[in-house]
Formats: sequence, structure tokens, C-alpha cells
Amino acid sequence: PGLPGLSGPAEASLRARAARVLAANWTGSSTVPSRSLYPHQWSWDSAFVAVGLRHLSPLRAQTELETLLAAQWGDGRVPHIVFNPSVPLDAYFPSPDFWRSSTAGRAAGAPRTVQTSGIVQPPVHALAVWLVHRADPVLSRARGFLARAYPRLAAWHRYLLHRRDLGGGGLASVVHPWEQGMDNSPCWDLPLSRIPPAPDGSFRRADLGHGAAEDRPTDLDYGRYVRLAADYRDAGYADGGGDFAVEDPAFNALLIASERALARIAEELGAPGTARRARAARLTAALVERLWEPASGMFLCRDLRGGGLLPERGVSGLVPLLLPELPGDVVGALVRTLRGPHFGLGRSTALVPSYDLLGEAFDPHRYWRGPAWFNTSWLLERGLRTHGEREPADALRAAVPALAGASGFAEYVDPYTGEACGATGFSWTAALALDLLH
Ligand code: 9WN
Repeated sequence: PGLPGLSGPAEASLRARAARVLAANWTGSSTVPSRSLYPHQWSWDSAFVAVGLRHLSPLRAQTELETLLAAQWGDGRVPHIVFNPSVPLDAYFPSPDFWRSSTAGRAAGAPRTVQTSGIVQPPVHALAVWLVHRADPVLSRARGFLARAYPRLAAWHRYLLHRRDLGGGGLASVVHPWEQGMDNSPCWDLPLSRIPPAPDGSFRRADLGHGAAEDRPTDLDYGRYVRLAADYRDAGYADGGGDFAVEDPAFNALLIASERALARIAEELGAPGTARRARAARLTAALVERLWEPASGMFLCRDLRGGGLLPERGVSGLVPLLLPELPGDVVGALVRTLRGPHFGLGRSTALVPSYDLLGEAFDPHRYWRGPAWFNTSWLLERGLRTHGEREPADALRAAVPALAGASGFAEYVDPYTGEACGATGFSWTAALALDLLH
């Protein structure tokens, strides 16, 4: 379907502009999220980028995912950053000399030839692989795309479901806010408050050279990010011992959606998908049991070190709407929360804010503390459509490309005004806008 209110030529020019962003950010084997702020390959960015790229070049979309999966560690983890060796060390912090993957990560099977970070990001990859396959099954079969990706994706899920089941309830935990992808979400304020920050002056932020300081995480946040990552590195990237461990609803919902995609991939390859589908159903039940909070009408994060659910309402708690096997009362409550005063969708906001509009920590410009991001709106568009909520799904389907184009493909926008924040020419914004134009 076309974009309501947008003429054919306007829509064509929006597509062409989005394609130009992705062409400018393509390095030859993968796409950087942003030439200025993020000059390497990021894990969940690449999955979202591939979903859009499949409409421009299924070959590039396959290559994007293959480049990422080639950097997988022996223990199955897919690193959150794959570093480009031709980019100067001071262009992004933390750089490869901080993570020291090939030495500190040796016991966990880090690759020798490519430098990576040692943490992970949300597992959107199997879903992306499946969508990319479907865009051009003939090319995919000719290249053995699924057959090569499948064992890597299976090992990735195995890592998350075994090494990362730190709470023992079946769900995967994140051990760093960067892993969940919503770095400075107010959900992390309490668990992070227990982490002593790395001393001032012991590291140098590169992000402040590109982004406005008031739109980025604070120095105190960074001190804590650095401490947590350094502790993990110094423990050889072994799981289980860190001071931060959280079960996050979006991370687990994406794992479940990807497990369902993996079932379809298995079937396409001639193997049964039943065990994976059953696992997805079990994980959905565990998600509801461990993270659903009826009084808030949404999922919350579980803090394994402090104990209990974290009270903050982040957009992450709405993302499980993606899952078709969610109980009906949970779906109904999620849709009401999304459209109610805390997220305001279709009333005060056209895209989904990253955090509770009524929350004490709400800030319309500061990164994951309020601004609307395009990937979460894309996920919720899918979720609404999955559950037959056609009218709000159609509205999001129109708003994502419109605001992406109007903001210069911004990294994130003010949820009330649509004003661009962070980097412009941001890859997943362009990719997901393109996807919704198809
Ligand atoms: C740390 C690349 C990434 C996204 C994350 C976003 C931001 C990095 C940073 O940029 O995080 O991984 O330096 O702030 O929060 O979701 O994947 O676009």
C-alpha cells in the first residue's frame, strides 16, 4: 500500500532519498549506522538495515547479515560491534583496544582475524534472515543463504538460552545496557546506581564530538558503562558473575520472534520446525509469567541483582506485542497502554516514544529517555498488525516514512514535534522507512 497523503512522485523521491542514505553508509560488505557517530558494523542495526536493503538489493541484504555472522564467537555469541580496521581508533569509543576481543575473549572463542566488542545486542537476526530470504528465494537458494546462516543462528540462540539464562526461568538476561540497545533508558537507572563508575579521565568519549551533549547519555552513565564492560572483559567474557543482570521484555520478545523465524528456516531447509515452535510457545509463557505486570498494563524489566520488577515504563515493555501467541487479555492491555496517556500513540504522538510521557525521567530529546526511535515503531507496527489492530498499524505505517523523510532520516525524534535529534542519515531509519513503503 502507498503512503496516504503522499503523491506518487513524492513517495518515489522519499524512496530514492532513503536508498541514497543506505548507499552512502555501505562499506562494501556491511552498512555503518552513521558515518559520523557509529563508523563500524552494529549487530541489531545490521538486522534492521537488511530488512530494508532487501527491497533494493537482496544480495547486499544477504551480505550484510553474512558479514555480521562471520564475526560470531565460538560460544555462539554474535558481538554487538564488528570493527572496521581501516577506521582510526579514536573515531569511536570504546574502540578495539578497549574490548581486546582476540585476547580477552580467547576462552569464549572470539575470532582471531576480526576485532569485535564482547557484549551482544537484541537477537533480531533470524527474523531478518527469514525476511531477506523471502524477498528473493531464488537468489537465496542459489547462494545457499539459509543453509549457511542456519547453524550460526542456532548457535546464537543456544548461547542466549543457556549461558544467558541467569535467572533460571528460561529467559535470556542482558549484562550491560548497551546489550539491550536502549542505552540510557530510565529502566536502567536503579540497577546502574549500584555500579561504581570508572574514574573521570580514565576514558575519552568520542560521541560528544558529533552529537549534542544534551541529546546523549551523561558522563556518569558512561562511567558506569565503562566499568561494567571492563569487568566483563577482565572476567574473560564469562557469563554469570557480573553486577548487572536484567531480563528485558524486548530482548526476549525478539528472541522468541526469531525462534519462530528459525522454525520456518528449518522447514524451508527440509528439517522439522516443531521443536522450535514449541520452544517459542514456552518462552512466551515464561515472558508472561516473569515480566507481565497487569497493574501497569505492560511488561517490565526484571532486575536479577536487586530482585523484582523495575517500575519504569519503557517502550521495551510494549515490544512483546509482536508475538502471536500472547494471551488475548495481555494483547488488549498492551494496545490500550500504547494508545493511552503513557505513550499517547495516535493522540499526542505519531511514533512510539521510548519512555513514559508521564514518567519523572521523561526528556523529549535525551536518547532513550523519551524520544521516538524508528525501529521500535516498526516493531510495534508489526505487532499491531499481527493482532488485527489495523487502524493504529496503518497510522504507524504512514508516520514512519513520513517522519523519517521530514527529519533527514534522523536517529531519533522529539515524540511530540518530530524534530530531528542525534545523527541524520541514520541507516535503520532509512531502511525501515523503505520497508514500510513496500
Ligand atoms: C552503543 C548504533 C547503536 C545502536 C544502539 C544505540 C547506540 C551505541 C552508542 O547506537 O548505542 O552500542 O555508542 O551509543 O543506543 O541501539 O545499536 O546505532
